[in-house]
Amino acid sequence: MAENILVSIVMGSDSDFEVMEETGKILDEFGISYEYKITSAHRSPDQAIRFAKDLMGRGIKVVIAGAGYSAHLPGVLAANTLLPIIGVPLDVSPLKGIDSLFSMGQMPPGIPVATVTIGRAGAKNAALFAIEILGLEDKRLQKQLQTYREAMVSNIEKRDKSLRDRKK
Ligand code: RP5
Repeated sequence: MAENILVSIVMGSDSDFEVMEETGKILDEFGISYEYKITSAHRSPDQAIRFAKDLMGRGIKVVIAGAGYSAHLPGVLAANTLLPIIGVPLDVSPLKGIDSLFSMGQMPPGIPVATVTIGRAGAKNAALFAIEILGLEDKRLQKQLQTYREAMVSNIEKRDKSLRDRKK
């Protein structure tokens, strides 16, 4: 039976949680149900594939997968489900996430991973992108996104004013 969870936030290790939590925080703001899952393309490959194959049957609509180093997790999930996969490259290795950005972004033709930027900004944008996808079938969610963007405009205007006031 479907569990009513719409988004799965997957990560390769619990050491990724501190950043991937940013994704959950945004989904919370929008009242979207989600789960956290740790599974690894390298350390628990069979389990990661099983998890991916079960996603659609569980009613999940979008998957956000964060990983560091040679980050194959989003690609392995994408190869084993028809759901959209958003990849978040994490800055945990001596190469500062460039390695993960390349491994996620350089998927060969046939199996896409929608790759966002490295780290916290990427984790946040992954949530917003998932909301855009879910919003295609949910006008209320689109309205919430509109309000969210309007708040950003007010915030920028406030920062602009405060900067100009400082310079007077
Ligand atoms: C990746 O290896 C994980 O996504 C994590 O970012 C990185 C390091 O994992 P730990 O050694 O901290 O468990 O698979």
